[in-house]
Amino acid sequence: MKNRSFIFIISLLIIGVNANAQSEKPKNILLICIDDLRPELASFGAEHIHSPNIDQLAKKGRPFLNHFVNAPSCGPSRYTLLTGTYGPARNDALFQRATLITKAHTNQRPTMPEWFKKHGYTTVSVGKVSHHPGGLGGADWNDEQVIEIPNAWHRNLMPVGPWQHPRGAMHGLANGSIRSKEKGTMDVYEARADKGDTYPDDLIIEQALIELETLTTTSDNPFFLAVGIIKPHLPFGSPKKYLDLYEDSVFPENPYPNKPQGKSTWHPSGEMMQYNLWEKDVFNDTDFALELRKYYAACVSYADAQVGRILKKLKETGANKNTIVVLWGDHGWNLGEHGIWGKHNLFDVALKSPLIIYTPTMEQPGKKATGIVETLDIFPTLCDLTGLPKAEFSQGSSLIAMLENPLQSGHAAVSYLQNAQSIRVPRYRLIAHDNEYMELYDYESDEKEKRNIANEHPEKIAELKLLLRAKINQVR
Ligand SMILES: [Ca+2]
Repeated sequence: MKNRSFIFIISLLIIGVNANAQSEKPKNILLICIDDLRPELASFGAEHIHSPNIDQLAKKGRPFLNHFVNAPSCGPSRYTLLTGTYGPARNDALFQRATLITKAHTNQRPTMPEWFKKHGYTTVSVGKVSHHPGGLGGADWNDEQVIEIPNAWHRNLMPVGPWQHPRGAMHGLANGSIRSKEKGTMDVYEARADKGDTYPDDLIIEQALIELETLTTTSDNPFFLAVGIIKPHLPFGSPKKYLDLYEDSVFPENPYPNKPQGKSTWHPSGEMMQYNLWEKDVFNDTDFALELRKYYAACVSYADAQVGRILKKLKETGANKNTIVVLWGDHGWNLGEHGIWGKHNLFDVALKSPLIIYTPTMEQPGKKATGIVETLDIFPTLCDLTGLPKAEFSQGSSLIAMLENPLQSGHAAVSYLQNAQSIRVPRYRLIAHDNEYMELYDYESDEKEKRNIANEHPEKIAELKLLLRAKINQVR
């Protein structure tokens, strides 16, 4: 009898320990990166956009309405996300290509995925997460000797199907159509009605679903799964049913239709000019501009549908109960604002992108945070949410307080291009060009980014310049 009681007590203890271990199982991370996605989503206030799946995530999580990227280009922006730093050269030559991740990498400064890998996570990348889809360099971005982020991923996957290689998929249209190097040979947009058509993201998501199944059934390790969706990056191609959503939609007026006067980070939209525009003048033909905006919106809805597929699968596996979900756009995109069709500039429209963070224990779900935050904040936030030690070298600030209370204030955000750096605070943006030319915009004035007011506010310039330098120079 005595023995039986003893066994009973021991059993209870074991069950208790197991239950405790279960509840303390580290949380998984699902990071969804979307290429060239403006924060024009219904849940971010753009009601003409059809984005039901992302909106659903926003409703359950915390949408950050004032998230700014640190660089308005794919590679550098992803560099800051994945390393948690502004870049190895802080003062003058901040502009970094993603391939420099390799050069900057040291054992003392692991990248975010490597940090999680070192702490027991299985890390997997599918699609466009670092600069090239699949994370490799070489002529067609499939050279396994040229790894963009060494030691980061257990598996780094990019299915290419009929597009032959990651470079083909990156700029692909339906069914294996690849952009040639000859300018103007690929249409800038496409919407096909054939049911059997496939686009590169279809394959990326199919691979991601397989990975979710594998990660949740074959191992007890927590996972860090990053999935990179290519649309709405140029060319604007998606199945026609997504374009049909916008047939009768009314799009808001362009608040900045003109090229800025004076020096700025304006550029002549070279990336767009690579495509066939049927000799139309995108800067002056308002009908064509509206068409382009609709095809871009169609790609957003198509990308949104891919997000829906991933989240549905996450729920089916049951892992949704223990998985943090981050949805991140790598930068915004000017659809004609400031006379630009593209990114690569330091106006708000190129720097603001969607950020949503969801945790299974979310407080005040769906409440929008309006404080300013930046991409660098994601790494320390994920360390806090998973209980991992914080990487001492990461330069961002944890958003844990804003996740608990959306009314918490944010902090200044720094962004940079090759020859200019910028800082955004709630009321102003300062853009400091390397030759000391300054732009200053006041978002509480009616003009906002219509007029550079730098000459009128030397004291504000001095104050923001100091703040910019202090933020960039911080070394941990
Ligand atoms: Ca991009």
